Amino acid sequence: MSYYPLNTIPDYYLLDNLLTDEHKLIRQSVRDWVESFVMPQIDEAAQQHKDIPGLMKELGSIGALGPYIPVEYGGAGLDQISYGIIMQELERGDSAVRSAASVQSSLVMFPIYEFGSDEQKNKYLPKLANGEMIGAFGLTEPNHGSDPGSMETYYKDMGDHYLLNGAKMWITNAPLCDIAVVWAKGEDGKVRGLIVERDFDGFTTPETHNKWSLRASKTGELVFRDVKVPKENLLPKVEGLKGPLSCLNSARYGISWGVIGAAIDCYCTAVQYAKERNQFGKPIASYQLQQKKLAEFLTEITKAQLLSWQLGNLKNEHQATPAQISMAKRNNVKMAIDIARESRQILGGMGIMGEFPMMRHAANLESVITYEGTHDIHLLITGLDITGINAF
Ligand code: TGC
Ligand code: FAD
Repeated sequence: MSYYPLNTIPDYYLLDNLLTDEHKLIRQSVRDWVESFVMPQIDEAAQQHKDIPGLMKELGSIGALGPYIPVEYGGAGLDQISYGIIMQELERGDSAVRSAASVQSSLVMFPIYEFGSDEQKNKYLPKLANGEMIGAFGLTEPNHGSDPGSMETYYKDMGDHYLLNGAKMWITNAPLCDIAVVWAKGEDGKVRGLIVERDFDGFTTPETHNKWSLRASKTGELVFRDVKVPKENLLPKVEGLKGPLSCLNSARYGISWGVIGAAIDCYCTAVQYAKERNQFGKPIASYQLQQKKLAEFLTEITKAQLLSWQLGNLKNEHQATPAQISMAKRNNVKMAIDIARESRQILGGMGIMGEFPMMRHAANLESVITYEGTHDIHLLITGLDITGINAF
């Protein structure tokens, strides 16, 4: 259960007036699920550095996996605003929960839907949508993070199959995955996507231990040693770096909404605490310094809500540019991490405790500000868009 009444979740600029009844229904049902399933166990999962058992099937049961994938493939056929709202509600619970849904939806289902063959879509999408199958996305490598175009993982055409070699690092859900969408270079140097299944010989997924961030999410490596990949597992409809980067557009958009949820959880907790906690004979909410913090939090959350909402409209109309998505991802993650850090101070010593969510969100957001393109890389993408000059 959240520490604050749910009717204190802010909608300062009456964005609800712009949502459909369906959007509000979706938000309510995901919010209810987060309250009943995530909130009671998230602190322990994060403290113990263990994933939430059965999370992916639960996410499937509430329609949070591939919400915008058509119904014929097991998705919910919803619009982009619905996808954003779902991400926001999940991340109010925890970034690990949103991460699980983002990776499965935007980084695994999206490329299979967008770039896959009919056979691949029919084979994988329904099971990914209901959470029976867990997917991972392998782009980052030990030597190439911000610069995925320099990747070393490669495959060779062996006539009746491809032979895949290399390694991916920092991969969400690697230790749990049934399949991985892996981006690798062919002999022509062009990047292609391959679907690698858990039981392919030579494929291993060692876990990355001792993270201080996203502790309720499993992270690991994808290691390929002479892995034989059937030819029908190559994604046929895309070639080049634009393949993985298109997936990132979808995931980064979702993150721009998701982190608003984390910020809301911190803001609402801080407001409630500031009203209840007395010092010098008065609630700390009565002091101007605390009010300044709260007022700034609400202003920043409201600005972020407007940014993501309009970006969602642009996405619905297929007009959102990668640079617009970078701006929203960068701005909103920074907004959320700042609110998590500052709101923790409002709780004084209690702010470091697991009963309250700030430390967990702040620590999680250190990953979120790094993955899907770092804060600085997104700034450089905006700089390139403004000037036409590549400063990478
Ligand atoms: P560049 O030469 O600019 O572009 C190469 C080709 O890609 C096209 N392109 C895009 N296409 C679609 N969407 C985008 N956002 C695109 N950005 C570029 C571009 O038009 C070009 O196409 P073509 O046809 O001319 O070949 O590429 P570059 O090598 O200079 O790199 C540019 C840069 C920095 C933008 C890019 O590589 C980048 O975004 N780096 C950050 C890496 C990153 O975000 N990695 C994320 C890994 S996945 C992850 O973190 C998952 S966490 C999940 C979770 O748990 O929630
Ligand atoms: P680097 O690229 O080495 O960057 C280090 C620093 O240098 C950063 O501050 C960066 O901004 C800066 N820098 C780099 N280039 C420039 C430049 N040209 N100019 C100025 N500064 C620059 N990846 C996946 O493929 N799949 C996943 O599922 C996935 N999940 C993740 C989960 C977690 C918990 C984490 C932490 C990461 C995950 N990642 C995943 C990887 C993530 O996308 C990368 O960590 C990220 O892209 C940054 O790469 P890097 O860590 O190699 O940092």
